[in-house]
Amino acid sequence: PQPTLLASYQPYPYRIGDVALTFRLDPRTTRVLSRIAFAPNPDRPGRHDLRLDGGGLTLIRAAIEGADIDVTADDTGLTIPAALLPDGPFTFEAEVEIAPETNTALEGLYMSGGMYCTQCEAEGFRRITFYPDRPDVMAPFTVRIESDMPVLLSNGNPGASGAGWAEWTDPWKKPAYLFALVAGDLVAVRDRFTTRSGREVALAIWVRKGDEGRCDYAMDSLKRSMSWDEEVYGREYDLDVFNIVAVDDFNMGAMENKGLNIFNSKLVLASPETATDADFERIESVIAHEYFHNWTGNRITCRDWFQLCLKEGLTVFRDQQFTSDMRSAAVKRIDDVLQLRARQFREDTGPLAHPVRPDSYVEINNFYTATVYEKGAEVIGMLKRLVGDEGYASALALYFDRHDGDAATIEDWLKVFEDATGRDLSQFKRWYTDAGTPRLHVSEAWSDGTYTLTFTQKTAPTPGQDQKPPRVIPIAVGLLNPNGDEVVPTTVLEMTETSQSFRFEGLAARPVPSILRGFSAPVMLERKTDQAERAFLLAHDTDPFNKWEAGRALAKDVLTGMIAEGRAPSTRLVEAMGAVLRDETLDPAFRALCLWLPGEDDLAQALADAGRVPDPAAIHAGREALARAIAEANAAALSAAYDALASSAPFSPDAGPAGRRALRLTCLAFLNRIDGGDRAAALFAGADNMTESAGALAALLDAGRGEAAIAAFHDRWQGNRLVIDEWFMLQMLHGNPARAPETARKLAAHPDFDWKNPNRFRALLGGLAANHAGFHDASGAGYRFYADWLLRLDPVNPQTTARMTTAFETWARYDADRQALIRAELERIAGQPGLSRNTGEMVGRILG
Ligand code: DPP
Ligand code: ZN
Repeated sequence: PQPTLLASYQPYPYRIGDVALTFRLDPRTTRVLSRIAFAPNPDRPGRHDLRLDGGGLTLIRAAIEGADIDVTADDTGLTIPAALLPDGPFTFEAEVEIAPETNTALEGLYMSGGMYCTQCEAEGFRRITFYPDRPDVMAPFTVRIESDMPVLLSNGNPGASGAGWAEWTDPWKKPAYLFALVAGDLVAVRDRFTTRSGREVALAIWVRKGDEGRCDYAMDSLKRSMSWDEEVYGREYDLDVFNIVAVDDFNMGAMENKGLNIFNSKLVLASPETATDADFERIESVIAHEYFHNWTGNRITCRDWFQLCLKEGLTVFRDQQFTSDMRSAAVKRIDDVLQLRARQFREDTGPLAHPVRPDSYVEINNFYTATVYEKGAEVIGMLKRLVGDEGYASALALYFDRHDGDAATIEDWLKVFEDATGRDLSQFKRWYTDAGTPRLHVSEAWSDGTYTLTFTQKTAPTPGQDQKPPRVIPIAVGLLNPNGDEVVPTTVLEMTETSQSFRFEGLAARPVPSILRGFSAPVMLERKTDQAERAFLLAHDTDPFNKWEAGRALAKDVLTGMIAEGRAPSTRLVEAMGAVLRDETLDPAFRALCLWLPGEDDLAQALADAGRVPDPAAIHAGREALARAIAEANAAALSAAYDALASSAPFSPDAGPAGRRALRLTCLAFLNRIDGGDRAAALFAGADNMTESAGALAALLDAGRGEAAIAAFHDRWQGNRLVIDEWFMLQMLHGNPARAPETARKLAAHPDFDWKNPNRFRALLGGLAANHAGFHDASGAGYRFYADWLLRLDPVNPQTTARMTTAFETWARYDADRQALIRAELERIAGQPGLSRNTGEMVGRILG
């Protein structure tokens, strides 16, 4: 298939005045009637055919200005020759038939658990009716739904309704990807919000009967998001209703459809008994994310899908700010960097590397990536650091003012920063156009009270981009004296050259530098240093991110030495971990993060970076050995902390109590290595919340005594899909990795393995891929099993299949035998007759 190119963008030749849709819902034969008012677009002068996108639609009738026309659709849409069109505005009507019940791809209109729902981003609307399915074509919609389902919802404000029908009007013009429709036997949990200018908004979360007791946290998160966006960004909500619907079958996390957000039920439903602290935090952030899209995405949308980061990078940045304000900013920053490194750096250093704003794609669904989302957010964080908080605030005010109602570009975005701050951002723009993670090498010099830091930046070539000119890198630096006191507070150095030096004068003694504070740029810092200095920064750095980072780097050094050179665990590290654990001045959540050892995939990357071939089994064994050494040396402190952190207070999902649970479970994970699982067994028996219950189950599996608990957990939670997902996932992630492929086979045969449900598929297969040593088992059994299932899912759900191919993106790190095994699986997938365009593109790129 031919790629779509950014450089080929042209405005659509027509504009749309309004759209009226009527749905006669039926599982097998839904009728969709459309009436669309077109007018020539003055930005594309001349006479043009009317090209409408459409896929999988049965055309019953088409008409121009009320008169039937004789046209035939092709595979991707419908062309009405210019000769059949009046010279000026005209109305196009169509009647099509679709079958939501057999739509397993979960794009367009489909059914989930007996209800009708939609997912239109990026290009799902074309599976509903013929339409210019591109984000720069915007229009107000009116929708009439005819169905015997009791609840009928669409975008905007409710209109008239009666038995078996309802009408909705969305006054805001929007692109088709924000269209949504829901029809089902649902119940609402309701609340209200008054905006600061006095608009009364009726809030509702719609769920299946029986789930209404698990919506409180989502509702509370929504109201906090609405207030926060008013206070921090001055953005108010703009409709009379805001509806959220939870659905069980969903390819992504959630979707920001105007006035009718549709969510994966995993990101709505939570109670202390069924959801972990991580689930609660994720619900809070995704509810906020989708709500924030109302301004950054809906009111201002993207001109084309190459600009996806315009809405996603900014909205992720905003949801990160929100979480920082609701919880701990330091902990949030560390969590985000952990995710960025695990997912985005991994992507950016492999065959799937692409710019934050790509310039070519075959299937846009393959570009909803960590690079577009998370690196897109990092780029905004750098911009904010460079222009300052006030510059950022005035640029954002200008952005909302200038572009409200527009389908905008990254050029528009950067221009508001230039106009608001007077800064030239032409070099900065490379962060959007150039792929790859820069390596930032640091060297230092000291003489006569002057300390000099010299930085050199280098970015390796990425697919299609050999040349990597230097980027603007904001480097936040602080200096400590040898006693551990800060002598130079955080200063932002602006690097613009390939190599550049910065001097600090008048210092009494050679300082210890704390570089890249707050992770001020998404780069890989390379600096020759020793364990003593890392331990010093872990003890003294005033920047919480770099304090954590020092411990992390120390643990990584020690682990790579243990794994690659057979060294003994370092006493310095083991003691430093004990000191962090006992330091009551530190937030428990922060201490938990410091104690958490780098993951196995992370260590594989660190070894590959150091020019070694990672051995997954040796990595697993090394990490286990270090954890055991830490546990043995700090047994008394861990045990005391574990007991002291127990709480008898009623469960609260807030950051404080969640942080104490996180630290307690971290202590448990260490103690579990020396107590044979006794504490885990006791916790499992007594836990009254899912955080501890799941933590205890994981520990029991790790201790090799999970069998009874696995059965008990299943019995208890049989009816709850989300908890059973967790049950599948925990078994894939914990226990002896050598048995993971076998466990996966066993679980795939379990009657609860409803593989067409994306959450369930991801729990088992995603769990396997996340079990580094198990997935990379030398036999190749993990690879084979995984590829078998991708091949099975592809014809059913290409979008989810394609995303999950990324498990193979790191193949080039491993030994020749593993490389050959992985390549064989990728080639087997690539050679499958009828393979989807989605999966075909991904596998082709991974193979290179
Ligand atoms: N636009 C959606 C989101 O990220 C895509 N799932 O919020
Ligand atoms: Zn988003």
